[in-house]
Amino acid sequence: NARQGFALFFTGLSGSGKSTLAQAVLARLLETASRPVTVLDGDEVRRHLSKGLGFSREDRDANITRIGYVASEVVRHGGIAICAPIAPYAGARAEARQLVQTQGRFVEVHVSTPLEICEARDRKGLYAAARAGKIKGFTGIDDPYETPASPELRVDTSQVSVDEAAERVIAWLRAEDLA
Ligand code: GGZ
Repeated sequence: NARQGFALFFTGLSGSGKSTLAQAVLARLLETASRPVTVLDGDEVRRHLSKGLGFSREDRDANITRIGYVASEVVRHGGIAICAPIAPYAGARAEARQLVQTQGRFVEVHVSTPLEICEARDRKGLYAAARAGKIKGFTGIDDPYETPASPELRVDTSQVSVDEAAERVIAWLRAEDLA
């Protein structure tokens, strides 16, 4: 029901559009704000909650475990937690899902923008640095991204605009009576 809390968990490559989409969905949810909404964005999480963690598998998994825990607390109090980490490992995503689902709904959105597009965008120059070997273990280049097998939703920001993608997320939530 509309009072139930939920986590909206965006996962995808660097540059896939997760943060932009998270902000667009946030803006729409705030228009009809019947519940508190918290965004746990990748950048901000790594500056605070996950300060000191790197990008080894162990550290990435710890990062997702922490995000999942905070999301589960938000959901426990009936809120909406919007998360937007890369979350490259299926196991860590499943663990976050399990934890959140003890409190409410977990909505996994695979932002499936292809690597070629993310790399061509290269907004922060990180792909170029990874190709040049200046960054080691960069997701999609020399580190894995395990494609979600059965996300609730898949959106590709090279096929639809951010606004259209956000509308699709909202439409899905409405159909599930979550928004
Ligand atoms: C992937 C990295 C890396 C490596 C730094 N691999 O485009 P961005 O800059 O803002 O998004 C990326 C962000 C990924 O952090 P997450 O916390 O989302 O990752 S995870 O879920 O795997 O824990 C990128 C930057 O950090 N970045 N080094 N090696 N992305």
